[in-house]
Formats: sequence, C-alpha cells, structure tokens
Amino acid sequence: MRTGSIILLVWLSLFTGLARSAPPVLNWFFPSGGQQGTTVSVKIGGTFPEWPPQIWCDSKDISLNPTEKNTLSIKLDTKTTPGPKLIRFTNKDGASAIKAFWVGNIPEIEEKEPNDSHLKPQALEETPVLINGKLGAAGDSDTFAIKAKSGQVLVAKLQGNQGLESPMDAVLQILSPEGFIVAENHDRFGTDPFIAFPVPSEGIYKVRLFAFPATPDSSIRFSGGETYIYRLTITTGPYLDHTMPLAISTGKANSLNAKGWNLKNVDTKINAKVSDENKAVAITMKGVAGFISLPSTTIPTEEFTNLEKPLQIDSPKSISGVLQKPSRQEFELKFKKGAKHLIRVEARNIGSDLDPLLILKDSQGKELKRADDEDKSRDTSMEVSPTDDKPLKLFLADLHNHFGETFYYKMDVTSVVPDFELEIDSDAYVSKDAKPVEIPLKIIKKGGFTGDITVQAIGLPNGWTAENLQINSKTASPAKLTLKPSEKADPGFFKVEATCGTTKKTISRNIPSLQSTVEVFYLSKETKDKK
Ligand SMILES: [Ca+2]
Ligand SMILES: [Ca+2]
Ligand SMILES: [Ca+2]
Repeated sequence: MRTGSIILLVWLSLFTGLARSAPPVLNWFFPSGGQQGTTVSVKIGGTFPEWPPQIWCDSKDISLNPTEKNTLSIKLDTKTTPGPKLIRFTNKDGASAIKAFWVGNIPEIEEKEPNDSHLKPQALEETPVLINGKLGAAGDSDTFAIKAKSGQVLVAKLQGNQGLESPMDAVLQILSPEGFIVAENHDRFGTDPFIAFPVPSEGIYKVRLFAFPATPDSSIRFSGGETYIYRLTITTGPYLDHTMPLAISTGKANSLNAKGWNLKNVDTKINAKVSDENKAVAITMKGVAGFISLPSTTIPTEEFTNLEKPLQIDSPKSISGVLQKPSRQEFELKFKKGAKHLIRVEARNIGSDLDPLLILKDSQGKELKRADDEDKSRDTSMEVSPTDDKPLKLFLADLHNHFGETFYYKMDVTSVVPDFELEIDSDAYVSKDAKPVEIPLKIIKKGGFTGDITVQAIGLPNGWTAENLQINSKTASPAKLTLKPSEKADPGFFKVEATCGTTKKTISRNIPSLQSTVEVFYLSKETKDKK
C-alpha cells in the first residue's frame, strides 16, 4: 500500500506539472526569410503546446499557414514590403518571444554541407543570391565559390546577430583563386561583418565565414550550434548600401540617390514618399541586392554637398553628408540667444565607418565643448544654447582622422521643446494567482517638461479593467499602470496610449536586436491548477 501511494503522489505531481501554464516558446526560424513572390517552408525552433498554434504577425502582407508540427508555410506576395516581419505565438497562458522573418528582393538558396574546405566550397551559379545557412556545430565554417571579373566589386553581407538575434559574432573572408585571404571583416553592422572587394583579375573567388560566440567564452575553436543562423548576401552585380540623404521627409515627394557598388549601369534615382504615421520606410531597387530602412522625419532633409564653405543652419533640419577629406566638416549655427537645440549625429549605428566627434567653437574660434561617445554607442549628440546672438561654429570630424565614401553621417538638428516619453519594459504580461498586473512605465522628461500625462490601456481583452493612470510632476518613475483580471478574463492584446493636452502618443517598445518596434502587448492569466 505504502509503495502504491508514493507512486500515485509522484504521478499526480507530474500530471499537475504538465497542466501548469505553458506558453509557446519560439527560438528561431529556418530559413529566417524569403524572397518576395515565393512560398517558403519554414522550420521553427521551439515548443508549442498546441498545433496549429495561434499566430500574431505585425504585417498583413504575408500569409502564415501551419503545416506539420514546427513548420510554417509562409507565402510572400510580389508586393510584400521587404524587411523584418515580426511574429509571435500565443495561447491562453502567454506569448512567445517575438522573432523576425526577413523578406528580401533577390533569389534565396539554402546552404549545403560539406563546405568547410576552401578546396570543396559550395558553388554559386548566379548572383545576386542570398544564402540561408547555419554554423550548425562547433568548428563549422562555410565556404562559397563565385566567378568574378576584374572591374567588379564582390560584395558579401552577413546578417546573423543583427535582426536575427543569432548568438554569433561572425567573421567574413574573401579568398583569392590561389587560396590566399585577400579581404577580411569582423564587424560592420554591430558584430555582423561586410566586405566590398574590388576584384583584381578574373577567377573563382571564395567567400568564407565562421564565428565566435556573441558572448565571449574561453573556447579557441570556432563556435556553432542550431541557433547560429545567418543570411548571407553575395553579389558581383549592383548593390544598394545606403542613400543620400539618409532620412526621408514625411508628407512630400523625396528624391534619393542610391549609393553602393556596381551601380554604374543602374538608374540611381529613387523616389520615395512616407506618411506621418510611419517611422521608417523600406527601400529596395528592382534587380539590385541590398535593403535599407530609412527613418522618416518631420523636419526638412538636406545633403551637404558644397564642402567649400560652412553649411549654414538657422532652423531644425536633418543633414546628410560624407567625410571625404581628412579635414573636418564645418557648420555655422545661427541660433537666437537662449534658443535650445539638440544636435544628434548617427554614423556607426547606421553602418557608417565614421566615429563622429563634434566640436563647438564661438565666433572667435575658442572651443566651447566637444562630444564623443554616448552611452554604449560611438555616435554622439550635443545640446547647443547660445549666450548671445553671434553665430557659433560646429565641426564634425572622425575621431581617428579617417575618411572615405563609407564615412557617411546623418546629423539631426532639432529644437529642444518640452516633451515626454514612456518606456514599457516588456511586450507580454501575465497575471499570477489572479492578481492585478502592474506595468512599469519609465518616465523620460525632455526640455524641462512639467505637464500632466494621462495613461490609458486601450482595447483590453474581455474581463480586464484598468483605471487611467495620472502622471504629474511629482510622480516617481517608473509609474505603474494596473490591469485587473476578472475570474473569466480572456487572454488577448492591448495598447497603451498617453495623452498630454492635445498630444497623444501610442507607447511602443523598441526591439533594436530585431531593428523593429512593437505597440501591441499580450495579456494573459496564469492557469490555476485544480487540486
Ligand atoms: Ca554550415
Ligand atoms: Ca560548413
Ligand atoms: Ca563579428
């Protein structure tokens, strides 16, 4: 009897263990993207208590169809916008992490092993091509062979850590037909490498990649694993790297100039338009490899082209330029006494080689201040508030005095006005033991903001209630928005809105590792065991 009851007890706790809440877990997609106009069979790494699962996607222009377990058929229209599509899985117990599936505009293939040796690489018949691959185990390296001619630039761009969250710090190399390393890059976009190699003579060149862990450990071997997923673009044809200017003005027609490689026979004019709601716009060119996401801005954009004289700035604008000489670029700031402006330079964050340094001088040439790195970034910003009406001189330079075509920058000059931001700390919340959910909102005040803010949960699922949260000048940060579940509260999505006077903001959560933001959050109640 005794033995029997012990067995029963163990069995019961196992059973209740299984019955406990189990939200879906999503680790990766493979392939982690596809070409417009194709249907891709995608394997999903993770655990899914139900199949078919409930799927959330931030875009309506792709269709996701569960087939066999842990597999999705993803259909992409020819008009599907390129870039990251955010996907997560949900059930009554919660939501998985959000991951991105990337839509591109050039043909895609899958990597084929074995390809470790440069003597036995995977041959690429045509470019442009995007290879979906994995550094599947420790020690793996992948090599691809492509025929290239003198006068061409061989471009190789790896996406792994940036946008896919693969835990890898990859290295790219180009090997000559004789097998010598003729180009190597470790990091361009964060820790993801990029190479543009001018081909000296015709032959079969190889592109090789391997990786170290994104979080360094003591191993000296190359690193790998099932999560070491990458997308590698290779081309000897036209490649779009960035545009000039590097931002797009909302509500008007913008004429952009494509910059990159092998663009000699390509029309490099791009016409683009973006509405006020869109924070960014995806830019691709037909038949051209390379994708960029341009930020939108409500201030005028301008390209700094006539470098012979300082560029005059007397009002907010977004200036794009390239540091083409070892000298610094000069601006003349004509602001009124006491007017506050913020000058923010973006370079490394947008793939430029420039490590920006800002130096502010008075009209006599006396240095007032300089700004270099900021937080964890090499990019920088500076607040300027003149003490008289005389113009100020602003210089933008590279910290290491380097220069060249890839030393581009975007410098946004904006007036500092009272404003606020609220930062939300997650994209999914769960009520434990039927208790209310508290959502911390970090309050960020700018330009001496003192206003009152009303925060409201919008579109709560059935059975949930929330009182509006009032934030005033005395409220401690983070403020807490409380959501209360009833006995029969449903799981579902909601948004958070903040109002101050006539200003209304939808609170979004920034996910830099996926180069995305999300503004719908998931709410659920932990399943209680019935004992
Ligand atoms: Ca591999
Ligand atoms: Ca390999
Ligand atoms: Ca790297």
